[in-house]
Amino acid sequence: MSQDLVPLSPQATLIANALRVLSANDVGSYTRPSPSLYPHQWNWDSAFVAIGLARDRVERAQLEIRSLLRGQWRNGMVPHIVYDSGGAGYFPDAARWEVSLSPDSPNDVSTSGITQPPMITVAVHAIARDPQTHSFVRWAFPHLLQYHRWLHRERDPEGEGLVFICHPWESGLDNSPRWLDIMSRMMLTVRPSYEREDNRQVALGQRPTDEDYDRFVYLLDLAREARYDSSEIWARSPFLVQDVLFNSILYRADECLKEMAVQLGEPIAEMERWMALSRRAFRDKLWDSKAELYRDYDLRSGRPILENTISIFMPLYAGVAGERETESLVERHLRNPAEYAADNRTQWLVPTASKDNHHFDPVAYWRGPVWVNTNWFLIRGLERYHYWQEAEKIRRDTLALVERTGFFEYFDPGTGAGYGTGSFSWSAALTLDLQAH
Ligand code: 2M8
Repeated sequence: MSQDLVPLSPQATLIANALRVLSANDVGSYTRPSPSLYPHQWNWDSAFVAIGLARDRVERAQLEIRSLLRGQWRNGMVPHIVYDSGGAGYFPDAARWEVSLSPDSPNDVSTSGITQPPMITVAVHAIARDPQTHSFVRWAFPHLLQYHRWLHRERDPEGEGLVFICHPWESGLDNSPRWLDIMSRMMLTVRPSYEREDNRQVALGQRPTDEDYDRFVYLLDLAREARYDSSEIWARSPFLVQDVLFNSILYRADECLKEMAVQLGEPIAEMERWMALSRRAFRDKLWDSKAELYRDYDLRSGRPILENTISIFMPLYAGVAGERETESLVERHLRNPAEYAADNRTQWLVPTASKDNHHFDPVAYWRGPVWVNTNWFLIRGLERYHYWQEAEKIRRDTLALVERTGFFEYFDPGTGAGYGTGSFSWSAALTLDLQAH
């Protein structure tokens, strides 16, 4: 039998299929999140892609990051979208942002005016595992440092150790039930004028409602009117949230930045200061000792946000949870079939909202479906705390889901059906990472 005819193992087939998705979405210097729903470069999507490619396509992983950093602003911000020529095929397009209103926006690249969780630093850290990438890491480091400084300076004006986000799109989990209370308090007197593109491609039940979109666009317009100046946004925006997931990723990113600084012989005191402040704030401000979970904080109302969603676990990914907190998160929430554990309603781990949250919906975007990236955060977090069995169970479920259903954007936790767009890049990329160990 010739070697070509030897059938591939299921594992090798899954890897080959994941790589096929990534190369189909590769437009040369970056990878689209999906072939048509998201036709530009997204910040954390590219970071996830680079994490997957760092496993054995490390050259291509570096290109993904270089391409994303083309969009970095003069003040350090890495925008949530870097548009492909003009931004056709997606709402909002580049013109809606009009980022030239800000003196900090780049001249020759079209971008959005807000950011996303700083997974880029985690991606560069993954690339840095390969010693051949030393000169790339040396090149990327000052860009990342500038981005972190911007986040800590502009988005944490009171030096609390927690940064704020000013738009659900900055959270990456746009349609999470966590934003509903704030959005319901935003009384729009005039409906912003725009036309959605997303619901032409995906059934409306799986996407945000028109009312939610109105508020997304209202917040975009407000940031534009503030010329993307964080202090202006801080003064005017109804949406100012210290988000548990964003801050957990930032903490992990600070830790990665510090490790790279050590490798490069750069000073680390600044990162240590950020991390110490942040550890204290997670403990004193975000931990709810009665409900025994972490909560986002709404700076406008001065109250914690009460929705129980997958974000409660994200401090495990950061490594900021203490022993007692970790035990509660696992015992009281992760292993609880009324919340996140499997039962006859949800067989696939892990739903993005607790089943006892009255907004839980197994179909709607970020309100219950399983996502590969949130599972990945949880797996890496549980491994960090040596909950090997729990981590392995979620890893197997995630791989079984993509193997059986395909690389969808999200999945029904009850039936395993795929929703949103198919051929979704981060589902494929993180499969590569999870497959590697
Ligand atoms: C989704 O967000 C965009 C807006 O940024 C959208 O709904 O149009 C989110 O899932 C976000 O996390 C992701 O980065 C983006 C592209 O995959 O899509």
